[in-house]
Amino acid sequence: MRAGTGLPHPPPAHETRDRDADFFANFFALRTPQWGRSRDGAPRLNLRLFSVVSDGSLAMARAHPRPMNSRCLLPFILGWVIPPLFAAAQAEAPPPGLSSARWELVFQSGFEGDSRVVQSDQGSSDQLVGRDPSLPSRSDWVADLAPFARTPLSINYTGGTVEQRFARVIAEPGRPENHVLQFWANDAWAADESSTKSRVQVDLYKIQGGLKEFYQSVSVFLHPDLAALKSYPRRISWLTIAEFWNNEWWVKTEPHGFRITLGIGKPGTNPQDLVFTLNAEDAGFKEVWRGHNSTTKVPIGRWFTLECYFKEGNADHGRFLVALTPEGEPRQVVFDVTHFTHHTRDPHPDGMTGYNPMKLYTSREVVRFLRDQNKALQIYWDDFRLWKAVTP
Ligand SMILES: [Ca+2]
Ligand SMILES: [Ca+2]
Repeated sequence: MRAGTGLPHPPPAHETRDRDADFFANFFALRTPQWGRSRDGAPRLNLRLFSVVSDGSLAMARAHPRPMNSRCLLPFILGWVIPPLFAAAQAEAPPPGLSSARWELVFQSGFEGDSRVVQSDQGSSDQLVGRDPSLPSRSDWVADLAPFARTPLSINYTGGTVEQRFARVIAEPGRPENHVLQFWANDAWAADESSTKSRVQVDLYKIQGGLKEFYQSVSVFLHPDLAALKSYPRRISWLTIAEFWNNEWWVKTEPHGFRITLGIGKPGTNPQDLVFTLNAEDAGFKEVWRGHNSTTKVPIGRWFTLECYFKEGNADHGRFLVALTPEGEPRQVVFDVTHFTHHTRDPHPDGMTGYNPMKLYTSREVVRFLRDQNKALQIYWDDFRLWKAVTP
């Protein structure tokens, strides 16, 4: 039946039944476009389209929503009838220019359906559960990630109370038909390393086999409260929004700890725009490299797509890329670093087995500066997607 779809490169015969199910779910999703509204309230058509990856596997992509009018109606019909014409639909799959040409979609969620955060009794970490039915496959936080990571994905606070911090799935303010993951914190608490800090983060640990190369895309909305940080009276050296551990330096069985930290910073003491920060450290906070970008403005109060690409390697072959696409604007590469992406003396790099794909982590001084103005640290996340490179 695959041949009847007219799609090139059918999946190899050894593909699992799950892959077959994905195939047909994708096929029918293609033919059920849904009207919705964009974040600015304009009507839009939500399409979910195929990407046929070079190894013949299928990846999902949601077409960039655009208001429909008569000028784009004909191209739409042609594209719907002849799906391969929708080459642009691959835009949200890993873009060209990355080392791997073969990708497998690991997981995706737009936080719809029964996607939700379940509070644990102890309160130091919660669970993210549920399935996003607006996506045809690999969108159940528990069932679809179980084969990928040996421990369930969780939301970790390392302390604090629900009055001080929380993560929850909410209706997007101003666009209630859409749901997003909200991180919120307005205080600091006694956390790890005997210090008082503020933290809300997704823990994706014990990844099976280790990721030698992967690509993540997520929509991000930095709450307007964060604009107050432009007037913070000191430098901001760490306000982390994602962190990548290769290896986790608090785990005794993982020597040669190493991390790459993506964050937001303020380089000086005077009022000024915030900047993106990126650095890599061997365990013990020994900096190995630092990304440099003084031109990209951090969008606050508007949605942007954030892409991260990781390839394990040494100073010549390791690579870490960060790209930013504010809604309605062109894609900007913020950092594209070729350098170590594992510990500088790790004799047997084995891929990344744990990271924080979404994170909100800073000092008590920064969070209390906001609290004193009746503001809070807040980030909304949406449309999370993770691909891994398929090795021969
Ligand atoms: Ca959503
Ligand atoms: Ca490793």
